[in-house]
Amino acid sequence: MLSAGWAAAAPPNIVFIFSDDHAFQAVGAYGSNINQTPNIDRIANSGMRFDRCYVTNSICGPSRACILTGKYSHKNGFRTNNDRFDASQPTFAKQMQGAGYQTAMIGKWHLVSDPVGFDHWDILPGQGRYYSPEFITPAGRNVEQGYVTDVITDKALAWLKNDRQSDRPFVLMMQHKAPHRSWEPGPEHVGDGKGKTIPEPETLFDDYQNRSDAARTATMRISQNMNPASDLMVFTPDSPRGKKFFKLTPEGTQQAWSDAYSEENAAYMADPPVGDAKTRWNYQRYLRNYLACVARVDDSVGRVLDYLDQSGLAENTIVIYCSDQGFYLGEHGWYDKRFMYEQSLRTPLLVRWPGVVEPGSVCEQIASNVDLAETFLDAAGLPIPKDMQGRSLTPLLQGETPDDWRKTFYYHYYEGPPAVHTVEQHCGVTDGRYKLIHFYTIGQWELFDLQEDPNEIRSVYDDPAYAGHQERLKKELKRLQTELEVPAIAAAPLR
Ligand SMILES: [Ca+2]
Repeated sequence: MLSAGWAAAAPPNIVFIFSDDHAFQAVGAYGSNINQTPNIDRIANSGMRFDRCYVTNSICGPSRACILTGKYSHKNGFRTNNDRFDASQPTFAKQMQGAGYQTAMIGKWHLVSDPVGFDHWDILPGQGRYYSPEFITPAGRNVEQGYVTDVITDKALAWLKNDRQSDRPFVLMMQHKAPHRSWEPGPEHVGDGKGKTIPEPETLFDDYQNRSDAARTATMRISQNMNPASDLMVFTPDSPRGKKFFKLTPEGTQQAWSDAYSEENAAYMADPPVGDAKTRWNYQRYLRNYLACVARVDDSVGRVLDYLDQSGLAENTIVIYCSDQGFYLGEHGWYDKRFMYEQSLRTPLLVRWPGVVEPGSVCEQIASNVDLAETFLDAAGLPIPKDMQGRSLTPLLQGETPDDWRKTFYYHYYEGPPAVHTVEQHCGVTDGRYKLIHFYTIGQWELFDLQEDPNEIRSVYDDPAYAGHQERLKKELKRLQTELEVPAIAAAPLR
């Protein structure tokens, strides 16, 4: 076993920088061909990049509940975004606070009940707003001027500078709203990408054949399901949506917005594109706004890293960059997440830990958001409760893979139709090469061979050549459901 020698000397601080819906495809360190993220890449260059970090349930609230508890949705009770987090249950935050860590939660919370286990909390209500965001603190609600990514960064830096107690280690959870839908760029990035064409993914025009019905019936298509005004900023300043938008933005934004969009919008409104041209237009506008939101998150990471350097905190501070799940940036013709397909199953995870993690290292083992609570506790030298369902990443961070590290991973998505985007409930298992998915409410299965079919467009579930893999993975699915104590009700039709 590895000794937690780092904790015996001086327990490390943890800065957890969390974004919302930030796809690994839009991170420079993951080889993005659509944008650059120089500051997020600083964490990768001085730390470890996890290439198989899978989420247990690819949606906002459930990911946050999973991270707090180190448990799957069926154990922490937060299965869908309509649930309320039971704040009486154990979390890593409560345990670390109890052990003397100073704890702070700033930004998007999305768990309905108030945060518990944090010395300081200052959170967005629900999804929060991009401009002039409202925040909730123990003292009440207040509206902050400015752009949400900047406000969260300012609050986090202010806490580090003014409220941090130098005689206690700390854990700071800095949780961005961006780049969540509705993709409203900050003032400094309105207009980014003007005149540039963003490369299209291979499956932008997916026909949804050769799979279950689930991909075809999902309503998250760039071609059909985006609202031009609220999703793509196709409005005029004097339209209802325009008035609502500019009422919240600071002075000067309207001019920047007008320079960036008014000409294109006028052309769109005079002669709206149809068919493939519409898909392409929507894709370009969606990505342009999404990437502008990402760019501000990257700026924020730079500000935090600079402060850690300047203050001398960097040396004994673990810095983690992670998103609550992945996202479709046009793959399968989609935006949004939810499915067990790679783009939303995987999430970026970058960890810098001076003296422990080899700079520029890459880990291909299966990691997960269910491992983060365990990792925080282990790094702090604290015991990991036996009922947590993940595992500390510290051996992997030290470049060692335990013999019994997980070879397969269980996934379960619960927020089925009629919920937004009508993605059928499903569970599944993957070993990194093969993936079996059970859409249990419609009684259909899919099996993918990611080596032969990395885009996941051809299920081989009924292919006799894959019968052995089908049988093996079905057994593994059952084994994991037993091990994780997934209730029978969750594995049976829920509607
Ligand atoms: Ca999310």
